[in-house]
Amino acid sequence: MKIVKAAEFTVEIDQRNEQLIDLDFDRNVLTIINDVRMNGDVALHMYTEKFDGVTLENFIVTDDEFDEAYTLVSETFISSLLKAKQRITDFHVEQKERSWFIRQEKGVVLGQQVTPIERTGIYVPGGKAAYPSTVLMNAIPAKIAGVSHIAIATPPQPDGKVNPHVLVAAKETGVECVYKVGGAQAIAAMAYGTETVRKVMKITGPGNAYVARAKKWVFGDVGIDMIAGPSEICVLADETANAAFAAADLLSQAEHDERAAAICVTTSELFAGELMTEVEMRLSDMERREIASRSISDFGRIIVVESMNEAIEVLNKIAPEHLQIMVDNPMATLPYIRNAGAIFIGPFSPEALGDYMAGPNHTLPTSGTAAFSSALGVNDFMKKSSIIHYTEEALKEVADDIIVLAEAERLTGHAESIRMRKGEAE
Ligand code: HSO
Ligand code: ZN
Repeated sequence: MKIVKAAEFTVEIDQRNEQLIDLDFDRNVLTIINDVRMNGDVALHMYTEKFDGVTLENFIVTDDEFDEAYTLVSETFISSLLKAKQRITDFHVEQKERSWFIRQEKGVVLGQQVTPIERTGIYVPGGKAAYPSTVLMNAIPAKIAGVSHIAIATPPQPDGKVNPHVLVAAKETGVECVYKVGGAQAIAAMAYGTETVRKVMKITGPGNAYVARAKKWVFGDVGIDMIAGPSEICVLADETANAAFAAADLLSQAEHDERAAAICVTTSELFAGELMTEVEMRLSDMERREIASRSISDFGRIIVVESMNEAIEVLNKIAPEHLQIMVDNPMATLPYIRNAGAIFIGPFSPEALGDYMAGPNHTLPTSGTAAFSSALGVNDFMKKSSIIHYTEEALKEVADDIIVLAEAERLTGHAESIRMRKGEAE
């Protein structure tokens, strides 16, 4: 973990999204997408054999496989999962936007009618990153929004099965169908449909570089949630912070990915030293120390600043996915934080709490995108139709203005449609 000054670090931040598009990589992703569009299930079988090393008869998880999954997970897992489901539900229910209507003079009614997206697909990564918590964080808001068909696509394990924890989470959250398909081919299949995979209108969920790129390419034909990068955690600490807590929290995210970023911004040089020692000490005991130590040595930073103002300036520039505030009066800093996916306040709000149990979504903007986007939520699974009702009297009042604007745009057909209502059409 490097200790750096703010000025040095902001240069790094400015450079973080500078890499140019890799055309060869894009070509590979597009080849897969086109192949799935043209050849459907045949292409899915081919890529599943090639990338996952398994030959599947059927991509759809059967009822027997769901039943088997329940025998493979512990009762305590199910009970903790249900507790998390309840808390995540309680939080997300509050987000749901309702339709609204207003009346104006002369009988005008305007409004916004909110309706759910009909079918959505969740991508769930395979291997060690097959997180049942991510199933909850995607399926629960979709359910609350009223999505009627939620599907999951996830790569099969080498034995041709799906992680049983993921299957149980899917069943418990009302996911209708789980496809054993991963990678860019899964994104293409959900975006365009195949003989087996039903086309959806929106795809959400994290994934590897292929999945992320494929999501970007299918965007426009379907909706997507965001392009998720490696996990990030930022801890804001002063001299009162607990270095052991901060170190444990930084490492909790470093263990996600070699490219995860664990950063501390502190006003105290003394704290920086203590934190450094704690991180090194805890790192060696971690089960996932190989991943975590790569992340810490490549992307771990402790930034020592002169004042709390400077600290906040740096944080807003980073726009971290997760921000933990561990300072004397954390609530007082809150109004100054403009860019962060989720803000965890005080020493007893570690990020892992938010990953699983607190209630807010753990699908958050990464790589600085918190400067313009937000956590996944119920509204990502809904759309809004504007409602416009004018009476003859109300239209007459604005008719001439519309005609002026339409003629300025040389759209005389528009003007004519208004004139007709005025009774002036020829
Ligand atoms: N921290 C991750 C989400 C997660 N953590 C899932 C544990 N499981 C998102 O940045
Ligand atoms: Zn996490």
